[in-house]
Amino acid sequence: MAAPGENLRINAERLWDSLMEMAKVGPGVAGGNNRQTLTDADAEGRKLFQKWCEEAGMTMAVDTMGNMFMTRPGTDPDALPVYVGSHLDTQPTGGKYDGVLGVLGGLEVIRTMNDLGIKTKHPIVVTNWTNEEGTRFAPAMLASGVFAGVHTQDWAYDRADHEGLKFGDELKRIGWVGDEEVGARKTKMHAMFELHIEQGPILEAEGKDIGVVTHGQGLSWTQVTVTGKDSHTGSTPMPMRKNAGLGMARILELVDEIAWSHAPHAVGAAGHIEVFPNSRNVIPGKAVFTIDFRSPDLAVIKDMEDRLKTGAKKICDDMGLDVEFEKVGGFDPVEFDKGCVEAVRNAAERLGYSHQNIISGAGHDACWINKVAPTAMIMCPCVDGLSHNEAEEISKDWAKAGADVLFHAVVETAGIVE
Ligand code: HGY
Ligand code: MN
Ligand code: MN
Repeated sequence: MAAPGENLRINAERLWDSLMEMAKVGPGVAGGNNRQTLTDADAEGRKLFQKWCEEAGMTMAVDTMGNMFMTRPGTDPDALPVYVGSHLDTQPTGGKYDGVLGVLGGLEVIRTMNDLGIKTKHPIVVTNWTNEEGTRFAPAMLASGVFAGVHTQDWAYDRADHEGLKFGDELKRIGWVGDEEVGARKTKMHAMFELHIEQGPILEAEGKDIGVVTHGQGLSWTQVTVTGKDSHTGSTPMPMRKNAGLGMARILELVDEIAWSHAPHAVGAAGHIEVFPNSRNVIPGKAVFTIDFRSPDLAVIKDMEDRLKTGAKKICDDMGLDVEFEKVGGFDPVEFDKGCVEAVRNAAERLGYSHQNIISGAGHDACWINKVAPTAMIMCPCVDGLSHNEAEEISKDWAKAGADVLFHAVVETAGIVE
């Protein structure tokens, strides 16, 4: 397909203004965002995105998981659409760019096409995937997972948050249950591209503008429940204690050891940690926490999961504690579509941006969509590799480079019509 001329670029100021405008929706307490999925802030962000897309001449479809599909028609009504998107939901202490750059970068592609009067053979669909973060309702990438057929919608609707509110009820409450059956369009996708900040330190350290994402590492989330006995922190003799908090601490040490044993690529930690009753003068009778293991190598992930179970069981047996495990999320390492990856690399070359291959450390909706359509990702650096932190930052130049490459890869794949 004909590619756009190398001098064709997106409007970086307009993209930046839209990023800053969206950042005002669901503000955090330290300059970032708290726009968690299916909250009123999420609903407000969706409305703003819908308004901008309709102003750019796109029409909206929404599926039963709240996934938003904003379409710009192509010249050939039978041609399958090229998708471009990411997610608008954020962590509770999230940054302004994680996910949002990919959604608004997609909108900027359309806005630039409108400016330049570009027509493409294939339609282009800008997408916002519901609940990518998995922080309020586990697991991560929930709605793109249902779309790709990895989870059932009933299971997803039944996922509960910390207060016991259900995903399906909250989606209905904010008024974003669409009428399109989720996944109905998954067999009718020409390709998908996702622009995302790296969320790690490699591109900045290497001085590269663009990450050509060839693979995504796999992820495993195991929720561990350790049960001991609530008792008085003052009057209970040490030998009589069944301290679930101490059991958790020893298991977290084990998790660190397991991840280091597979250095340099494997990682492991617990981000979700709860002790009960969480009272200053009660020995915790229960601890519930989620172990997040990741590696590009599936065998390593399996080894880490197995060693967690045997090691945690031994720790708890020795301490007279009970322990249960529940797999609450995960996906195998991903290899992205070679043709789409090539389109990304060629675009970076054509535009003169420095670039390198990279494996995504974080999970993304593209990891699931890659199961149903040719998919690739583009990454830009972020300051100090920091993400999932309100201080997450990128430069305007990095945003511009990423969106320029996205524009060229998407428009070339959709086929310019002279
Ligand atoms: O957990 C992840 O990798 C993604 O940020 N949801
Ligand atoms: Mn993300
Ligand atoms: Mn994230």
